[in-house]
Amino acid sequence: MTMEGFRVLDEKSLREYIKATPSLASKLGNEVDNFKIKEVGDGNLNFVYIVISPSGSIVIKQAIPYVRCIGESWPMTKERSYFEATALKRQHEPPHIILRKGLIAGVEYPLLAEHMAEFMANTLFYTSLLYLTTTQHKSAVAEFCGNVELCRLTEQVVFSDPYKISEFNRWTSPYLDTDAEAVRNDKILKLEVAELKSKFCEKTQALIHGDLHTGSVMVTHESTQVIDPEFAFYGPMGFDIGAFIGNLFLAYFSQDGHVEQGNDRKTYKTWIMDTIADTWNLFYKKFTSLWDIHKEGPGEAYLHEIYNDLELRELVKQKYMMDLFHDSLGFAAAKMIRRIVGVAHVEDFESISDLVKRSDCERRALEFAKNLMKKRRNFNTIADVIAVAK
Ligand code: ADP
Ligand code: SR1
Ligand code: MG
Ligand code: MG
Ligand code: MG
Repeated sequence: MTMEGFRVLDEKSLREYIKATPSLASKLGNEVDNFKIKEVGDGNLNFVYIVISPSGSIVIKQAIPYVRCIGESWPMTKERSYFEATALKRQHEPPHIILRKGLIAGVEYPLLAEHMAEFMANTLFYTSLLYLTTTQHKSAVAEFCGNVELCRLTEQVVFSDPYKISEFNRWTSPYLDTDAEAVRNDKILKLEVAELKSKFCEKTQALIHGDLHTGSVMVTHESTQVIDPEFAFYGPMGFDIGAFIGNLFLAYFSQDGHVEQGNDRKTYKTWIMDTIADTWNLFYKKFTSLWDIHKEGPGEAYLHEIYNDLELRELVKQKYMMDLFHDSLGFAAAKMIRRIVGVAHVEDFESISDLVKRSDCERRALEFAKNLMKKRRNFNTIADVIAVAK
């Protein structure tokens, strides 16, 4: 990581930077002395500025050389912005409100499951060996294999720290003290998380977003946009599907903490569960239909000469999708556990100010997640998973 020539932007220096950068100034109609700057970053890592002039607006995101929510004691490569920019070019550009905030407010998004299923099916299928030749796939893997520090951050905060004593871990204390200790002493859980960590580190299945929680999705009723792919690399598909579904489960378990007078959130909880089910089921449909469409295409995982048989193709598909389902459930569980006893928590729970209520919600989520991680291979359908969560 290089610090040479680096400075953290503030309003004044950003103003000078924009003035001196014609490609940015032109987007603001060159009204260089007439624009407003506001820092809106609410994430854990970076600073985000919205710059508005009467003739246009831009969003500027600065990756600083350390973890923002911790400080300079946790250095982090600023070159992560390269991977974010490269992945954005492959995917698409942002707008709208952060989904997590909508879920806390109890807003339903009728097209969310369909849009996320579509996003994941497209980004995962077209970057996998179901579509690419092994030559194309290897060069794509190589392009992203330098995103080491961001991967190492995930390895630490998702797959390691929650299962050991770490200065970074926290939980709603003292209420969850014994629950956090139970995670650290759970041998079966540690066996399972090791398997998931090994998949995360070793399985270059597709270009994954790498941080696909509900804070990386921006929504309106009609539209859904995915942002913040700075963790993108070739990894297991289930890590993205699990991140999204796991964070919807967190939203579900937090709802009892957001009950207001006249709104028990029962209907909303049902909507979240339906959205989880629809996300997986629609993903399954879209992903396998892409596979069918491209079965004679360039993808080298299952060569057409060998798998040109309907029954065999069905068998292969079922096995692939069941393995992916179990991976997704395992990663969903890991992503839930880290948000309750690890370093970075979620606003879904953090915004519940009554700590007894908050810890009750968190404990239910944690118990569900532990069970999900251990028993994931016993589930055949998403409906079975939801029945257990309920
Ligand atoms: P971090 O990597 O620190 O999580 P994000 O890319 O998620 O940073 O950006 C932090 C916040 O900035 C987002 O949660 C969102 O509120 C806001 N933001 C980011 N990109 C945009 C955008 N294109 N338009 C509007 N707001 C944005
Ligand atoms: C120090 S952990 C910070 C977390 O925020 C990012 O959005 C990732 O989820 C990362 O794990
Ligand atoms: Mg973010
Ligand atoms: Mg973030
Ligand atoms: Mg980020």
